[in-house]
Amino acid sequence: MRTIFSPDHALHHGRSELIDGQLQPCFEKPERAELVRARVEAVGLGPVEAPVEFGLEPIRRVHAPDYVAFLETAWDEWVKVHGNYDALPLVWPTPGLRRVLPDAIDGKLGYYSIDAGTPITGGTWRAIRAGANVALTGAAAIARGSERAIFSLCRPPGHHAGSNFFGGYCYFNNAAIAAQHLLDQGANRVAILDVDYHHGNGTQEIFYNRADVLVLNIHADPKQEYPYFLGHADEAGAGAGEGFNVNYPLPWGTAWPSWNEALEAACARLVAYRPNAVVVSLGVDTFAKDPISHFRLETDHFPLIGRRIARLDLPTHFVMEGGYAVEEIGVNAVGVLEGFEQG
Ligand code: Q9C
Ligand code: ZN
Repeated sequence: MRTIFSPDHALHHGRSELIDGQLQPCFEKPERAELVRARVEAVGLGPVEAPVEFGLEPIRRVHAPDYVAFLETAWDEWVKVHGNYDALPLVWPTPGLRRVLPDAIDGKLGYYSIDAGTPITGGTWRAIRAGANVALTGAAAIARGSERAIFSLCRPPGHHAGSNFFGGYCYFNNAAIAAQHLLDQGANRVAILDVDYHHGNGTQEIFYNRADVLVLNIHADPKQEYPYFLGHADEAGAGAGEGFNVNYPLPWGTAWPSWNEALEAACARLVAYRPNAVVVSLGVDTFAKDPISHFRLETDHFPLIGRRIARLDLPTHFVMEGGYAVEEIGVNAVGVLEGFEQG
């Protein structure tokens, strides 16, 4: 399996996120992608290749042009006012306030975000552009039909980012951009299987009214876990998209047997949809030792996920999402890919 990777991910290295009432060092750090890449090389998964430049157009197929423009200039606007320190939002236009775009950067940050855990830094724009190119390069290879599977080693992750907001360590929704690119290159139907611990609220929002992308999410119940305000079992899609969004919320403490049951149910839905390809939002924060998560998957379970996905017998695009147990992130993420190759 080929891996697409850009060292430019490291240009994004936030200092701190607001978590548990404190500013703490970011869990989403450059080391994550470097350790996954090191593991890809250590096990000889296949070649590691640089992405191709796709420009902004395929990103704007998923994200609102004003949101993309905001991300491009946010850091410069922030530095002018506050100086060279990470930008974090702190006020949001909740219902009862008006969604009128402020001129002030502090206002814009709240307008385009959902939380205070997702800093914008001096290198964020270049890193997220590289991440989108990594996803698009993978999607283009799948679209060409030359590969059975490909791994887009994206960082920062993407599945919490929606059409016009960032959050949950995510800015561009790499998996959504990849799925849209497959459609734009001729696919009729694409499935997104999101196995990250957290609900992929951004991916769900982007495709909620559409029948051409089936979005399947296995995640911690939003009644207990971030992102708290989306990811319930009754969210089935709307309008033309009704029936094409499926959520599998699971309680804190979920271990392999129940998690695997949800995977089986999701796979059954996926097969019935008869997609041309599947995009896997590959988070490994379901791991028992993940520092911000509360599921109980063990290292041995990750290859089983890959093996099950291989049995779908579809062109498969793995896109990296979360996973914060840095020491084990390489073994766990690449474990899924090795399981796929053996399946
Ligand atoms: N007390 C991804 O895995 N903060 N994002 C959680 C918990 C947000 C994770 C705070 C976690 C986002 C891609
Ligand atoms: Zn996650």
